[in-house]
Amino acid sequence: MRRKFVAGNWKMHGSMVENAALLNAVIAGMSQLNNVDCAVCVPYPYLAQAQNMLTGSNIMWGAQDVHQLEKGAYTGEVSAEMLKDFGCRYAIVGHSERRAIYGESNLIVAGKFAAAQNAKLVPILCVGETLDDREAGHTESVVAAQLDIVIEMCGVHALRNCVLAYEPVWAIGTGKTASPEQAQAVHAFIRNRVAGHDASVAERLIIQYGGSVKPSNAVELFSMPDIDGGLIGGAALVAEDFLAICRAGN
Ligand code: G2H
Repeated sequence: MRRKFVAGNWKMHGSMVENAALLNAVIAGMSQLNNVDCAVCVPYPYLAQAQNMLTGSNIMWGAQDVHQLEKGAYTGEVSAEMLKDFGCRYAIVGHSERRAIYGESNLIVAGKFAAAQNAKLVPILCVGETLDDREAGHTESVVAAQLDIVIEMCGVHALRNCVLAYEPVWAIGTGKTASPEQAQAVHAFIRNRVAGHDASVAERLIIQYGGSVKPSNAVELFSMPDIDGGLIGGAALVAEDFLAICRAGN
């Protein structure tokens, strides 16, 4: 049985004061939950705060991106080893906002995935189609291309130490959630595609759903057989909502 994994993606939100209140509430609430894994992916400047506050709790932390190279003249970028210095366990790679706004290609995202794993971080690889893709019937081919390049570059066994997040772009921050059945269909497609390479890797692979997950839809989404938790944006900024979603996975 796969444990559910709920991760917050704070995006570009927070302050020292707001984060302290949010994390204290999440630490207190999560101390009651033993059957769900939980993490928060915070903006880079707050990694030290996350490390200070979360060490010793049952909440892990990570970053929202990572550079694909080890070091060098890349002004503004952050390497995987730097994230390790702050005790990160996770790095999100390939979030649709990175792909769409910053032009990250499937190849760049695969490089980021590899860089994270080389530093012993667990990449949370985001995949998902746009509304145009879905309406054109291209959901599966888009998601397959995003996944296949990682398997080609890193090998299917690399998927033993990663998390996948299926995030339909049309459901992100829009309030429109994919129905549990729509999400389940794509999760099953992803798991079957991985199983075509290695059945045991596929069976253990954690596949989160992301896109307007809220307390009101989390139970239903998480009850689907191939949905193993969620990557939570807006609702991760409100302690009681985030904890309610964690409880849905407990
Ligand atoms: C999707 C998700 C978190 P939200 O981006 O990665 O955000 O829950 O706000 O749709």
